[in-house]
Amino acid sequence: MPGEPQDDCLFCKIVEGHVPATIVRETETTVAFRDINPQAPTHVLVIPRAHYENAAALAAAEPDLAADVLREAKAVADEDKLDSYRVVFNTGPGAGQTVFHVHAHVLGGRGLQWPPG
Ligand code: IU
Repeated sequence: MPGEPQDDCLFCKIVEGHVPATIVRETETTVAFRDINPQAPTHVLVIPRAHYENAAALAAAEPDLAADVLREAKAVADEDKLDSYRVVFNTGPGAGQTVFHVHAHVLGGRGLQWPPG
């Protein structure tokens, strides 16, 4: 079933509390935690509790939940007092996606170059 937890998904395990993470925000529908390999002073991942493979699948199935993720990305930036920040959804292995439970990277706290590599 779309959105159901997947046994082999690391981020579903974080949602369930079976894998530790430094959680910075939680809502009824989302969890935000610090990336274990931070690429900037603020590097937080915002995920929906429900399992979807990527941003496109999430937006197609549950657009309100996609909006929740984006609202939480802003809340993370506000908590860390970021004026400028980047929100990234890597989609597909060729774009660097390694965990196939949709996550918004919220990056900030340093100058960010464009285009990214
Ligand atoms: P990606 O867009 O799928 O490449 O992002 C996955 C991120 O998940 C990556 O930045 C990892 O450092 C991060 N991560 C994590 O925070 N905790 C974990 O246990 C694992 C990966 I595995």
